[in-house]
Amino acid sequence: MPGQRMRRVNEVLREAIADGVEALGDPGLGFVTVTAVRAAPDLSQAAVYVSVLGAEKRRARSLRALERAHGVLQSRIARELHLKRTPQLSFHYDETLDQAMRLEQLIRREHELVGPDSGMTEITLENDLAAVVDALRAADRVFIATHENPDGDAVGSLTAAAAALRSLGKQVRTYLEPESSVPHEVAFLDMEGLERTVDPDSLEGWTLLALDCGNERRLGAQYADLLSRCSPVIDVDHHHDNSRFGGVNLIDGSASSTAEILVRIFDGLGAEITPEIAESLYVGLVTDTGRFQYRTTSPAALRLGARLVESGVDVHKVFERVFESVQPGKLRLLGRVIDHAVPYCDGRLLISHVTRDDLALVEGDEATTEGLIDHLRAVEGVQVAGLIREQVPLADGSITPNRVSLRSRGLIDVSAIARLSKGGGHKQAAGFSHPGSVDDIRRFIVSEVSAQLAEPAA
Ligand SMILES: [Mn+2]
Repeated sequence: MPGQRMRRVNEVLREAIADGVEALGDPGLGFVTVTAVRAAPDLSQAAVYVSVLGAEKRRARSLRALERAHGVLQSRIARELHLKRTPQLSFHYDETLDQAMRLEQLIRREHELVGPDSGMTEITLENDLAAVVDALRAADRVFIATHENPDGDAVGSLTAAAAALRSLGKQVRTYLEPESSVPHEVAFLDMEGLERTVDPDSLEGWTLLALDCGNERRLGAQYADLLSRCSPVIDVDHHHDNSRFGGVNLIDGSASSTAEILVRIFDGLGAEITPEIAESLYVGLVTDTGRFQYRTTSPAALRLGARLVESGVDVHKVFERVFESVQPGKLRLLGRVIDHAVPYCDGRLLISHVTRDDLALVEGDEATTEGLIDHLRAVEGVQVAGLIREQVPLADGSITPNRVSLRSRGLIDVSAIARLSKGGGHKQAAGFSHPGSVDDIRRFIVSEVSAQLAEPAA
């Protein structure tokens, strides 16, 4: 909780920003109330929490109007409060006015987003790493879980952590929520004993290690059981918008993959990187960096690649297993995806979808769609690619919300779009669920991408 001085600073800032918002007189704003401000102690940034009267669409429009006005508001505050340093403002929708704890978490997250130049970030990360290492060292029994519809980093991190913690003499269980399947490409990793449903009572006395999960809901329908029964809850991830749902959190948005963060933990614990562990980590690294091609391919990621090869990874074997074992059904599904692809926004946005019939035709499931979207983003001129996966009806006849993946080349922040529909992810790769039809979702994506394209670059 902020101290007395920061509470006063926050309140003064809140009043000044509220006055500033009123003075803007922007009709796009709607009925905005500034509910709280949380400034960083050095005043380098401040998170502004607002509530907006009206539906989700109105909310999104208001937040965008505020983002647009941040420069005006910042100079107004500097002028009025005679500040030497004007905090960088970020606007957040305040879902529940009383979640003070969560606000604190958000502010810590803001800190971690400051970037690699910030000594503060490094200190925070070092402290968080030490806390995770301590928590795992103290744990005898660790329940490891990853996100629904897992990718290579999720599965690789899960199997690497299981092997490393077992090598330290700990009891380990691994879990993947039952609706998801493991993609064929990474199914060669050792997942023996992987649990698909869990008796909540069996979790007492177990530490939860959640890997690569941007928020708790990605653990699947039983997430509340996992979070309430396990103790402590450790959240290790590299999604910059991670909700920090753990009691102990290690979130490094600049890391290429969760695998990259895990190595720091293993080193802290003194776990040896065996060839088996190295292979799992390498699968996470090579898939999340797009075979060392995405923007996330930092010197650290490449150095880790070298270290893992030194530890015994057979690079060519992983290549053949992960990238050259495409199932014929997946190729046919790619054909359908290409057929359904429609360009919008002068070709800068390309959206396709996979129907239930498409999946039935190729005898595939959700996991069969993994990676298909990359073919859409690869098209010349495309800034954003979207792939909508139609979901199966539930037993009671209702239909689960359709799922959507978004990929960006970097100009458009797709995690901001995903968050409008309770999803999340990275700026260049994000996902969400949406209750609307495939056509509704196409319209939603087109409108949000158009809005971002229309905004002047920050
Ligand atoms: Mn990942």
